[in-house]
Amino acid sequence: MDAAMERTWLGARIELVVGDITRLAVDAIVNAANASLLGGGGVDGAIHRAAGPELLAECRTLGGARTGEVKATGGHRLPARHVFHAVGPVWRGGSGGEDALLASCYREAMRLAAERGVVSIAFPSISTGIYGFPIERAAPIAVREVRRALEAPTTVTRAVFCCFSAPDRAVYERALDAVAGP
Ligand code: AR6
Repeated sequence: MDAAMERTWLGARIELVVGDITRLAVDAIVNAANASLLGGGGVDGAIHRAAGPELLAECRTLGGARTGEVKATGGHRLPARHVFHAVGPVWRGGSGGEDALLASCYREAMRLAAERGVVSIAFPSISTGIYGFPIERAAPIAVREVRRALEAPTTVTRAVFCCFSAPDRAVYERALDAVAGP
């Protein structure tokens, strides 16, 4: 993780980093899962590899999830104590309710975080990899929902957007400047 790449917004309650979300020392990380909740590629694959087979065993008990829904498990071998598995929408051109379903992922993850007393939480850029949601459209939705949740009563004092590349980070930085202020 390149410290020079880190910046904060909203009185340091929102942080932007580039790196591997499985390495972050936060209470909870969010997974960009699919409806089976049984693993896959991308960040989902990385989280399952790092958490170990106990994560898959726990996921098998969850019975899957609908798009826009989020379900919680333990972090097992991860530094994080919780994993919130969010099922983002597959991009189908933007008129199939994708924006609202993506917003639901962030809102539900922040709701679960408050319910479980989570203080710090990190998000990957849900749906913008294999699921094809344009990141320029996804980032402002992510920032708006997390900002809204931080401005309501919550236990969360630190929300981290964990980008996987410098270009993705640049998109989030613009969205944060526009939506969350300095
Ligand atoms: N840390 C942080 N971000 C990551 C990491 C990582 N270790 N690895 C990838 N990313 P994706 P989706 C970024 O494809 O679009 C899976 O098969 C990646 O660069 O992981 O929601 C699931 O099982 C991108 O910015 O998730 C589903 O079937 C972001 O994470 C499907 O993919 C999300 O990309 C979900 O697709």
